[in-house]
Amino acid sequence: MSTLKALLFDVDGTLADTERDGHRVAFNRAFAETGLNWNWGVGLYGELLAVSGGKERLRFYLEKWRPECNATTDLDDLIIRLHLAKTRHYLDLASSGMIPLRPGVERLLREARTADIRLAIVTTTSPENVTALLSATLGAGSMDWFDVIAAGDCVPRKKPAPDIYSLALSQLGLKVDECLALEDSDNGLQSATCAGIKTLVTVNEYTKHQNFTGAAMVLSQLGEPYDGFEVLAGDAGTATFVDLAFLRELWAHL
Ligand code: XBP
Ligand code: MG
Repeated sequence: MSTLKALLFDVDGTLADTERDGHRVAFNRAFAETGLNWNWGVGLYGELLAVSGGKERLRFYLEKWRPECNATTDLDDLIIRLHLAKTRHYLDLASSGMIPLRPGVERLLREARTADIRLAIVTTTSPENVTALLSATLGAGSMDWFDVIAAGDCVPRKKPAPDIYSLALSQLGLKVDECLALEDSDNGLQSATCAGIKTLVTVNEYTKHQNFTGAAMVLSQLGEPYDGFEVLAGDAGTATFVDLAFLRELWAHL
């Protein structure tokens, strides 16, 4: 009889709402620094989030919204330079502490550690971005909370491909039915479930209208005792926030 041994956490949109006020702002600062009069507004960025990965998102933008660049510019070089600048700006924003963790995230991480549930990070963004966010929100030593940090370009195909979750599983040395993933987006859900991992989704403003077919449950957030979640799909019984008992119960009935 297997037991729940690990929680695999997505970062952007799950641990923190990093997209609108973090990554998007960093992209715009990179454009300005490069002398490009481009601006990704909150709405446009929502469309661009259909593509996982900052470099991939830049290419999607250039091909769909800036076709004139195709003929005149070395796109690969432009994308690399812009993404390096963007990452520098994102690191400033994340390190400043202006991007808080979502409700319930810190409490659940601490509870899981106390209960010897192993923790992993499974994200499309770069390892340095993860370090900046977690160090600013949970403290310098918090990277050690995670047995595995699978991030960025360490796999050939990004979410929704299962590669990054399959890598995390093999690095954890665990079976799919010993894990539960926590995600925020349809790309993330597909990536985890295609790797065979049951997945709880907590939506955000950018993802709440996405298709979460195949999710174990869909909630508005993990929540807190004083700030409960809204159930968008699934049966949470009388629970109002996500704790380890809730996850064990959910996992046991999957
Ligand atoms: C979401 C992503 C990331 C970020 C940007 O990651 O698609 O690419 O939007 O980060 P997650 P980079 O899997 O954590 O939801 O520019 O570093 O790619
Ligand atoms: Mg995400």
